[in-house]
This record gives sequence, C-alpha cells and structure tokens, in this order.
Amino acid sequence: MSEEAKTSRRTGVWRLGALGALSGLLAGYSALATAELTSAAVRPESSPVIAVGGAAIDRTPAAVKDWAIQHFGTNDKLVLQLGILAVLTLLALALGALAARYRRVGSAGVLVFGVVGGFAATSRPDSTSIADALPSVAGAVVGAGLLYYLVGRLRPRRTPTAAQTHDEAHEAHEAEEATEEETGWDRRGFIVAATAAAAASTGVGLLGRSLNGAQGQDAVASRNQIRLPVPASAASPVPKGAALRVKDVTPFMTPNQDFYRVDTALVVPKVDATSWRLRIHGKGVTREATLSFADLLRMPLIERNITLACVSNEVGGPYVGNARWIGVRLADLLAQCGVEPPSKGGPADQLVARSVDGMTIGSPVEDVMDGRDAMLALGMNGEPLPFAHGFPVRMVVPGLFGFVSACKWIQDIELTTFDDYDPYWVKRDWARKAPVKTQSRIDTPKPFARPKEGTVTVAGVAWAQHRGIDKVEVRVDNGPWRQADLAAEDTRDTWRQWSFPWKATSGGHTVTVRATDRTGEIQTEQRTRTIPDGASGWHSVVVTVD
Ligand SMILES: Nc1nc2c(c(=O)[nH]1)N[C@H]1C(S)=C(S)[C@@H](COP(=O)(O)O)O[C@H]1N2
Ligand SMILES: [Mo]
Repeated sequence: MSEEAKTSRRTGVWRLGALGALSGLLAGYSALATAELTSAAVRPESSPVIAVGGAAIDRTPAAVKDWAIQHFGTNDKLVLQLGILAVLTLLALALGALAARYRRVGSAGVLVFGVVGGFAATSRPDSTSIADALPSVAGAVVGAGLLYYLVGRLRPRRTPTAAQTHDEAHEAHEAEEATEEETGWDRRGFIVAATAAAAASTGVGLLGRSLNGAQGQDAVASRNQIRLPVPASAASPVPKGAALRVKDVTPFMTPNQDFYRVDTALVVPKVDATSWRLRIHGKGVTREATLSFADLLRMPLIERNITLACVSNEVGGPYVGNARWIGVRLADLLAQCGVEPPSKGGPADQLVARSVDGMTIGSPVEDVMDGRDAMLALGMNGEPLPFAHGFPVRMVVPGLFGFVSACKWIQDIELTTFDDYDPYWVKRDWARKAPVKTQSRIDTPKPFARPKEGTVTVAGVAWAQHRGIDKVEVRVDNGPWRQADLAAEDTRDTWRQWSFPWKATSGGHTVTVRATDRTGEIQTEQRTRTIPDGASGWHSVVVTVD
C-alpha cells in the first residue's frame, strides 16, 4: 500500500467513526424525543430519563443519597438528570461509532438501552402498568432504525448487484471493506437524512414537552379554585417576642418559596383535587373511609404553627422550616374510623401513609393519637399546599422527622404493625421510629466571618418539636457555657430564636451553641451521622475578629 493510500485509508476510518458517532447522537436525540411524545400519552413519569433517574434514586444506597442531598441540596435531582444525560450522550456516541463498523450490533445496542429504560419505568413504586415501558421502547425502536439508516449512508455506494452481495456478507467483512473505500459514500443522503431527523426530533420532542406540561392544568385549575375556610380552631397569635430583631437570623415563619424540599419525585406530582380521594383502611379500622377534598373541607379545621425537620439535615444544616398549617386533626378522623391507639388495645401500631408517587411513610399510631396536633394538612401559610409540598393533602406530625410522618401527595392510609410492614426508607436502612433530635444552629455570624472587635451578636434558632426548647447556651473557645437570650416561645412544636451578645476580642475564635429541651435533656455533644435517625452534635462556627 502506498503512503498516500494509507493516509486516505486513515482519514476514511476517522470519517466513518466521527460520522458514526454523530449518527449515534442523532439516534439518541430522536429516541428521547419519541419517548417524550409517547410519555405524554402514557404519563410524564414514564419518560426514560425520569424513569431511570427514579429507579436510580430507589436503588441508591442511603449513604450516597445522603451525600447527594448534602452536596447538591435541592439541586440533587437536577444534577442526577444532567448526569444521566451525560452518560446517555457518551453511550450514543459510542454506539454510533460502533454501528459505523458493525451496523446491526450498534443498532441492536440502542434497543438494549430501550429495554433497560422500559424496565426502570415499570420498576418504579408508582408504576401500575406495563404501558410505562412504552416510551423507552418506542424511543429505542425509532433510534435504532434511524441509526441503522444513517450509518447505511456512510457505506460506499456500489452497483445494485454488488450492493446485494454486500448486504449478505458478514458484518466484520463489511466493515473491513467499508474502511477501504473512502470515496463514493452517500454524502447527500446522509446530510438530508440527518438534517431531517434532527428537525423532526426537535418538533416531536417539543410537542411531547408541551403535552406533558399541559397535563397538570386540571390540577392547577383545581388548586386555583380552592378557598380555604376559616379554621374552627385558629392558631394562637404568635407572641410579639417570638421574632427577634436581629439581622441575619432565620425568620420565625418560613415563606413557602423558601421552605426546604426533600423528596424522591423527579416530576412533582400534579394531583387534581376534584378527583383526589383518600382511603383509610387496615387493622382495627371498623369503618373504612374514602374521603374527597370537599369532605375534608367540610370537617372542623385546625390551624397550627409546626416546625418540620428532615432527618438528612446535618448539624447546622438548612433542612428545617416553620410554617402555619391548616388541616384536619388526624386523630379525630382515625377515631371516626374506629381506630384505637395501641395503649387502648388497638391492634395497629403503625400508620402507613401512601402517596400518589408510591412513597410509603410509617408513623407510630400512638404518637399520632396522643393528643398532639398531627394533621392532614390542606393549607400552608395561608394558601393551599404548593405542589412541591404535597398538594392537595399531606401529613404533618409535630415532633417526628419528615420521613416518618410528613407524607406529601397522600392518597392512602393503612393501619398495620411495625412487624408486618417496612415502609420505603426503612427498607433503605433508615430507622423505623425517629422523633426529632434537640438541635440548635448559629445563623450569624457566618463561618469564617470577620466581625469587628466589640459586641458581636451571635444568633440562631433551636428546635425540639413537641418537647419545646427551655434553654440555649453559647460557648466561646473553651470558655464557660453562658445562657443566650431566648425569644418568646410560640408553642412547643415550633422552633425558637435565640441571641447572645458576645464581647469579642481580636483573633480567631470558635463559637459553639447547645440547647436544652423541656424534658431537661441537654443537646448531646456526641456527633452522629444523619443515618439512621438523624444527626446529633453541637454546631460551631469559626470566626476571626479584626
Ligand atoms: N410523597 C413523598 N412524601 C414525602 C417525601 C417523599 O420523598 N415523597 N419525603 C419526606 C421527607 S424525607 C421530608 S423531610 C418531608 C419534606 O417535606 P417538604 O419537602 O415539604 O419540606 O416530606 C416527606 N414526605
Ligand atoms: Mo427528610
């Protein structure tokens, strides 16, 4: 072979690989677009990236999930989806390059990923139909077909008879030939097909997107129509002194848009309140009930300020918020259904709440019925629940971490026992029972701040829901613990702001806080991880005083 022939052969190999990879990318794009449109006919959650993402969340070990929540916070889902898209892009490029040499193998590879996506979609806890596999499979069929066609254009054109024998030859043999011919491929056919595929996929994808977007419109309309009644039992007014006038301290009430969000839903469920139903059934339920949203609105409503906290919150972390909830007292509703707490001989000790997205959350029946303001919440800070926070109805139980009490988008309550059933998080190594731990947080000064010498206001919040906060103390370096000023208590179910005037001297200092709850128990110094039942330890901030 001459030098010239070798060079042209090499460029031929590169051309084939690069155009193959490009074909793979287009095939992947058309597959996702087709899947998006198909998912509009099935349900938005069945689209492949959402399904694979959801399946990944279900299978992620607790430690990794916790790490993701710590590092990406509420962006964890975006990061996951971008990660999946990045992996899919690499796979599409690789399969395309493979298909350029081995046409059938590469195209079949696309089908394999369709099956994987379909499997992921049907394995989600909220999947009730094999139809959920359809978007992935339909997308893969279109993608594989397009890839097969496109890489076909990359082959040398021959006379019709030669083309026939060529098609019958073994793929490996074809590939060898294909690289030897670097001229005469169907350049025009490739460009036309690739351009048409890109344009058609964009159209199909956008159509699918807008149809999926339109699906929530009934839910949005039903939410807009809701007028929350005046509660039969209003929250007692927040005492004037509950909010300190200190700059940078967390506000006493958390506005809805600032309220932390933690859940496994890649697509926020959009439930139409007019067709929503809640079923109550199970052990010891003598009168089963199926309630509509209108049924709940007709019951006497209570309004309460309750601080909600997430078990994944690290010491000093942000996953805690305080809102004014309106809802139906859960204990009353359960009593109407004939439920008795275990202490009165009831056979069920666990209440399992199920959401429309297949989440299961188990709470002790005893806690829910012990007189605390456990509720089915319909309103949050004066409006119907935001979709992200559980519209139309969620549970809220003062004193328990969210993962064992605060089921959003609830649709079913089953009375059972802790022996008989492990809900979602318990299957993933979290605790069966998880009362909130007494915690305190320094909001100001921020870590590594450089305050001026003199009086520096150290301030923050402390919480021990349903026990109440009795005392907060601050320590500078290894000095003595000194009592902070506590804001007035709203209720023992809400957090309390505190502040401490620190006579700061120049140099580096560590400021530490600890709280004591109403039972007299001092917040433990012992550091634990968030898994299985919540982080413990003291929050410290290191600052340099100038
Ligand atoms: N359906 C559903 N409900 C859920 C969850 C979830 O993943 N799915 N997460 C729970 C957890 S871990 C917490 S801390 C709270 C958080 O509620 P928020 O997002 O309204 O703050 O919701 C709980 N309810
Ligand atoms: Mo949580």
